[in-house]
Amino acid sequence: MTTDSLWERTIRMTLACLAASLIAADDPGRQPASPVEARQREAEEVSQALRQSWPNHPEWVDMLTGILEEEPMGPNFGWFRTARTQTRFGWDATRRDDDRDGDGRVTRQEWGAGDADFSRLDRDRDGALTAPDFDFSGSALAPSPGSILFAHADRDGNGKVTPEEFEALFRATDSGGQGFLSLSDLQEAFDPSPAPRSGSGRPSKATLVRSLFRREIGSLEPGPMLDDRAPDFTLRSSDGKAEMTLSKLIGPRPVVLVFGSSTCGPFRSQTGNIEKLYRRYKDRATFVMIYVREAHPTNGWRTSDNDRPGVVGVATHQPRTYEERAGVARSCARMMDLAFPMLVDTIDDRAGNLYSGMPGRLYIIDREGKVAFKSGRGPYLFKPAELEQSLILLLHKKPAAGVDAAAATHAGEPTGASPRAVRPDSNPGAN
Ligand SMILES: [Ca+2]
Ligand SMILES: [Ca+2]
Ligand SMILES: [Ca+2]
Repeated sequence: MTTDSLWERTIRMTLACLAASLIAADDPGRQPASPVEARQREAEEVSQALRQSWPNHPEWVDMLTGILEEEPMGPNFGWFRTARTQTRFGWDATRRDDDRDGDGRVTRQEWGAGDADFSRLDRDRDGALTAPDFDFSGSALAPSPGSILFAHADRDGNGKVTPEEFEALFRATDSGGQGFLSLSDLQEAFDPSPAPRSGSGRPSKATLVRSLFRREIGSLEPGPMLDDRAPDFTLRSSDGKAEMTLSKLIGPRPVVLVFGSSTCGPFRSQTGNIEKLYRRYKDRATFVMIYVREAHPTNGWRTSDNDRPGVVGVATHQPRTYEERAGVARSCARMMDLAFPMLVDTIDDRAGNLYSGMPGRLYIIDREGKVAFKSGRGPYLFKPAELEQSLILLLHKKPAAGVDAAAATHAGEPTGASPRAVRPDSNPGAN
């Protein structure tokens, strides 16, 4: 964890003022003082000077300079270049541990027990684990036929496509209401050439800089590194009835931490993935969501996606009190309908800052309370499938001797219930 020094806070304020002056031309109410090219050149020079004169700068400097230089938005934008996923369970470690005959492939026999787990690991379905199965280099937001279909079908934007939504999509796509879809119906509906419907258009530099320093597009802190002890926190559930302390969850099962907020459209779109992940591993891991600062409040970087008809209860200003945030989190809990606890971060974003959880991030905390997996920053690097790969491999490892006994005492627990796993809106009882 990084504690801000007075010096760093001063530097940050100075840079924010500098950025404000450079982006003043973004303000439509002001006359540009010089041609656009000259301003842009100046911004780039300042950015370069900043990076060069501060070699070990924090991630947020990369984001600030990326904004000022108008780098293209994507997985190589600003701090996304450095805030990459860290895992103990990449291909190199797997090959070292499990490729017994040294042929560069881990077969089902070499890997051992767990056919279902092996099938999930063998992502390219070639019957062995090799480097491509561990390649998660693509952006979580990369368009694909599946993602385009999903965006059309998930009309209420809650990250799950129901049979009713699929039926509605069918009716909307069936030109003339003929009861069947033609090739042209589908080609026209899913034409990849128009700009994708989303609120992800680039906002002004001023909006981005404000969102950066308000920690809406991301925490300024980097969060714990791989193998660090997981910083502890105690938070209340969205209904206010349960209180959970991370350190008390450490033990027989790994803990999966999911950070996010409902105004982040890409985060919402992952809801179904997260819920399916939970259902697959609920007997072997403890899942907790932490509701953090809004990424796209109406008084910040507002996105049209959140204002879309049919997407209900997502447009909100940035909560100013804990009670307001808990209220928004309750709406989010109803919308996402996750079957594991949703905790609400304190209004000063303690957990979100400790873990660099904004706007969305995933962690696995191992049985000793250390970080075994840390996803890159959301939204581009928020990939539940990548976490799943590491989770399976962690579960496959034998627990340390001291943890083994604890695991045995929990072996007979009912399905899915960690000692503290309560539904977001249910009474936690003795927790
Ligand atoms: Ca082998
Ligand atoms: Ca494979
Ligand atoms: Ca839906």
